[in-house]
Amino acid sequence: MDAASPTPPTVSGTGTSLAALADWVNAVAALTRPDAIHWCDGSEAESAALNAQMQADGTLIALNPQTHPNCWLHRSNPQDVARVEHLTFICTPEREDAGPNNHWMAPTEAHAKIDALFDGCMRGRTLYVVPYCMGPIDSPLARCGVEITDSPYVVANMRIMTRMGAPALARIEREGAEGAARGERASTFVKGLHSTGELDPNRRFIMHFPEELTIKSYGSGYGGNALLGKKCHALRIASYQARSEGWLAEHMLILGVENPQGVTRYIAAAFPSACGKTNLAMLIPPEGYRQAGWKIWTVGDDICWMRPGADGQLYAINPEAGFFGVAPGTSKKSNPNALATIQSNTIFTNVGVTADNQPWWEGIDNGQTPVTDWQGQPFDPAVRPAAHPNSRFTVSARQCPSYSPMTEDPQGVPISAIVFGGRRASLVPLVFEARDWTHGVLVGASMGSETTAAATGAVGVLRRDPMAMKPFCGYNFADYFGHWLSFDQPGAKLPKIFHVNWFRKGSDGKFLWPGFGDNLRVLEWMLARVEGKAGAIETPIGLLPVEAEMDLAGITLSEEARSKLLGFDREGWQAEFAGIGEYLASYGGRVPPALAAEQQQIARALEE
Ligand code: SAT
Ligand code: MN
Repeated sequence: MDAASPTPPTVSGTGTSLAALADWVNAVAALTRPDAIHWCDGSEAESAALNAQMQADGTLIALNPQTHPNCWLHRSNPQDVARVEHLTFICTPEREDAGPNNHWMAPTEAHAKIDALFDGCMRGRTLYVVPYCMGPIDSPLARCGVEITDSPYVVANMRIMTRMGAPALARIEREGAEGAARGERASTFVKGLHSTGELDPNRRFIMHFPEELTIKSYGSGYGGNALLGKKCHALRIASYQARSEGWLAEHMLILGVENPQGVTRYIAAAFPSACGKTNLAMLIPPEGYRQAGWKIWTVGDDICWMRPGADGQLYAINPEAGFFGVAPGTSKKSNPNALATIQSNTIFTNVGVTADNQPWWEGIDNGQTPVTDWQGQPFDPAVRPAAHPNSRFTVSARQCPSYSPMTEDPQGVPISAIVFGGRRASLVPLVFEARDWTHGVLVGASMGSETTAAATGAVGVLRRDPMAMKPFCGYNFADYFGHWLSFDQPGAKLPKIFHVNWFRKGSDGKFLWPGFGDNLRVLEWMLARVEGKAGAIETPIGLLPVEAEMDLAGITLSEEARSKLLGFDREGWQAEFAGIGEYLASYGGRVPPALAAEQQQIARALEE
């Protein structure tokens, strides 16, 4: 063959009957020039073969098979350890539609820029076609996508994090055929194109084209940059889709609280990355609560898709099938369920290892010591921590002891309460309730949190992070707030909205609230409010608990803790509301008038 007609790639796997999918794969192959194309079916045999290949080339390192059967360590490039918000773009035709909350690039420019990087980038590599479904495979709330990637590590993670393979492809083909029969030209699945490229931070972009249901990600193999079903699809693209289709795609955990009478109510809670969503979703009740018969059921730990049902309630599914959780700080004390979940069949990324090859991270608190750090060097605490602060575990949700069977319900679970929360060392009390939906939307829209290691950049800086969606909303926040407000319609039975802060500190710099299992005390109060069984103290910022109506038995709180956790600091909130007003104003004329009016009304009440 001459140079002008290169050898076509070898093809293995299922292939597809859907022309739109076949055409796209062919077009991507023509651009990226892989040596081989493999259509993933998600089978055990396929997974074993990929795994053997990754062991052979060092992508995966076997951990101790006695203590951690079928567990693997992956070390990422040290320059590629977290999401990169400054390289993440929303590419809508109009800049204003992406909003000041996003980095924007015009679609034509973005395609040209990133396609230039993709050109020929898979030479010598295999192109994997990964069909996946976000949500139970038979759920009307679920949505499908196909990720094309040249990273077998991404394939292995997608197999855990999503319903990946043959059943997803079957749904994609069925929906595609139905769409074609209706004469629709646009494809129904989300197209995600990913290459690890050279892992060069200067040749890295994560680009979203919401109107084209398309994602293009180049130059990173890590987490939300590369597992495109997660933040790119299930939040950025889905939030955009949800707006036009009348639902919500949110950065929320979903948990069920079963009371001693055997009634389970579901709560969705939004916290920024690395603020304890996984811990809350897997909470083990304090001793007294356990004996009384309380139980927590885990539906999801990161993403929640919600839609009003025929009865007016919001119904939620977890679009994911696994946990991509932060390892550091995970211990028998902080999250025994997570620790039990990750004893087998888990991929650990960027953790340290002990002499007998067990995974190790700061805060695991199991009496063991690391010998090797996340970069594969002898551990020296003076050089770097053993585990990277954003090191992760990838594991199937089904392994979690508190896994809720309702997770598989195609109709989703009814949501009784929505919780917003951030890391706030000062001012913000332990819990308060919004007076109504509009106030609740303002509470979510004005959330602030101190930054964490989940994204590159400074850690511990306070930033506004509305609904914990700052890095994940695929369109203008002002329009997003309007979309939230639009759910308040006649006939709607909306959940109550609360705000929590587990991270308030005392004058000694220590946390005032014990956190972890004791957070159930706060959830119990919320559900008592939902059931109309608890009173509240009205303040301009919302409804605060009556101390005597919260179960604080078994924990000791200092005078300072009580007053700061359950009190209300009028002067501090005056300044906070001035800041919230400025923040809303930064979105200009697109801010919904009802939201601005709510802010002004509270600001006035604080002055009285
Ligand atoms: O890396 S991810 O974006 O998937 C994790 C997170 O930031 O929550
Ligand atoms: Mn997250």
